[in-house]
Amino acid sequence: MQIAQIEAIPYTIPYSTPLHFASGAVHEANHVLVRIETSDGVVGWADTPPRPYTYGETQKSIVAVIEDIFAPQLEGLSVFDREKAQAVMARTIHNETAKGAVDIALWDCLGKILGRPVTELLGGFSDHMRVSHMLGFKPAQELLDLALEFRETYGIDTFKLKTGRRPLSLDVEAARVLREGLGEDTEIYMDSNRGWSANEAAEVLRRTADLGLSFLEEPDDAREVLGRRRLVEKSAIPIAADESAPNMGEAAREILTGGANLLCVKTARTGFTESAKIVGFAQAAGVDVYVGNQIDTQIGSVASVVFGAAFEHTHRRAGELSNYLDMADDLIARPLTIADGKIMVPDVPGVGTEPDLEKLAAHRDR
Ligand code: MUC
Ligand code: MG
Repeated sequence: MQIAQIEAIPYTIPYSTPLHFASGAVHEANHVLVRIETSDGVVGWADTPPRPYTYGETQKSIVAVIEDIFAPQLEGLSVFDREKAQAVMARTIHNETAKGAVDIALWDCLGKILGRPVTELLGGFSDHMRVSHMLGFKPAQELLDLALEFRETYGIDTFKLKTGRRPLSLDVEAARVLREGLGEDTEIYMDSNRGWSANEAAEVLRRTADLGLSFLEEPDDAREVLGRRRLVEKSAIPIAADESAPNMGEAAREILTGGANLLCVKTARTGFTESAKIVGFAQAAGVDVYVGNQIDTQIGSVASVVFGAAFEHTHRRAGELSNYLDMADDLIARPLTIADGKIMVPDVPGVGTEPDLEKLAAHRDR
């Protein structure tokens, strides 16, 4: 069974709650839906979030690289030749989320052809993922009110606090108010999206040392290698690589050169095939991982659930899976639900990324 056609469909859905963070902000999801049709008429789907401030991709660049570069080289390959597809896409550097979505849409086809949920094909470790919710920049009391509401409504008990602001006291206060209001058993960690220098991050770690924060993600620019290494060596909590580890090679390099000692894995950028290789590397090296969020739609989030639940190593920690709740609408045909702090893996052949075609018609940009 061959890849007959690959389409990149741009669409726009506003956020009801825009998210602000140190490297940018989102007000509308101007994403790209990838549709792959096989020679037998099986259709696979995946979502692609353009993040110019993280990967340099835009909605237009994603459409262009998929339609002009990937599609002509991939069409005609067997759907089962996943490594060939990886090798074809690897010839083009960067374009992380475009590659990730093509891979996920291919896996969706595979699952549908074999009549099995893709989580089983990947590893089949669990039927669910615990959920971590990401809190964007807001005044401390508003953050606490929101976290309490999410805990009450969805049972979510793990929160990622977006940090990286100046003055540093804004984030130190936010972390303190959250810890005092949520109690000691709720997991809280920070993500600064490179907003601080290494020295500023060290100061925040000193000022929050009594708060039981579990780790700090991307405190500063990892390319400033000596500062980052000094921070990783001195920090009492793990320093996680997210955007400094956007692919397998860079994940390995960050860990092996002391730029991080924890890895964020995002299916939005490394799909399932490359994400599984990162997880294998991390597990072998004794490095923990967690499933991160690219401010994903439900179509993006279900892929993260399917992947995270497939492996013991990714299932250990809560995955960032709930920020689709900030969107005004969603394309997914079979909406996700969060209960008791968990999302169940959809029991359907494929990934569960099928869109509602009427909604797609209403939101597509062309
Ligand atoms: C994160 O973990 O950095 C910020 C931008 C984006 O696309 O995802 C986030 C979350
Ligand atoms: Mg991050």
